[in-house]
Amino acid sequence: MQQRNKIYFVSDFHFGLSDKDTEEAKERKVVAFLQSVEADAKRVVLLGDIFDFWFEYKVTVPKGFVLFQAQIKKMTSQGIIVDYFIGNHDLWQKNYFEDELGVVIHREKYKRFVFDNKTFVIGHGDGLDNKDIGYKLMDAVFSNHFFWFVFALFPACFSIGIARLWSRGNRKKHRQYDNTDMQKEEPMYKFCENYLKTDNADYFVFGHRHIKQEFSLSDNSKYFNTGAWINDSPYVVFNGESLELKTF
Ligand SMILES: [Mn+2]
Repeated sequence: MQQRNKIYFVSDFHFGLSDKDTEEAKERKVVAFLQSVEADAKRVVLLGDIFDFWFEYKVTVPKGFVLFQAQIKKMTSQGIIVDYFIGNHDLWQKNYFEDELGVVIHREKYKRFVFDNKTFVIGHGDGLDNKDIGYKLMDAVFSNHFFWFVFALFPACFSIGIARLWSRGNRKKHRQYDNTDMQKEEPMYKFCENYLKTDNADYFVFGHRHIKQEFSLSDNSKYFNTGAWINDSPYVVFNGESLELKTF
């Protein structure tokens, strides 16, 4: 058996974003990707916005994407660690992925890890721009447990309908921004630069931005963005020495 020594980072599938046929084809491709890394992955880090919207009740979860869920379960059963950083589109995760699929959920905006003697700072990538007051306000409301509780009192078709509308509105608002790579003016890049003023890190890996990015921050520090699986299928892989941005 091949040695399990690689770490894969992938994000922003936005399952449920488009029509059924498109989404089913995307799910099959995601599953094919996960199957292709199963033999050599020791860890798979899902960097958020896996679902375009997600609202979980105490006893039920949204329909669909069961092939993906089964593949995740298969991998965790084999001892592969699967991390899931919650994104701004799928933040209403309770304990389904942890309890049923064996995934490790992270709710922090970013977190520091050491893998094979390299330091990583990873997260979904939303909310790192301190100047975005509107975003911070909305994030505070949506992350609020009381609001979540109230929302859960309504029937699923209503709550999920609202979530879907919010998700689509949010995307329209961001379309222009989504397609413009601001290079070193990127808020996430600025976040990394600031972080390096007080601490060190070999690699920063984020999603959320929907643009594949790779920048050198200094001689020994790099920033990567995993992009999105919308007309593309990008991922980042760590081989124990270095990081590489690839396409499946
Ligand atoms: Mn996002």
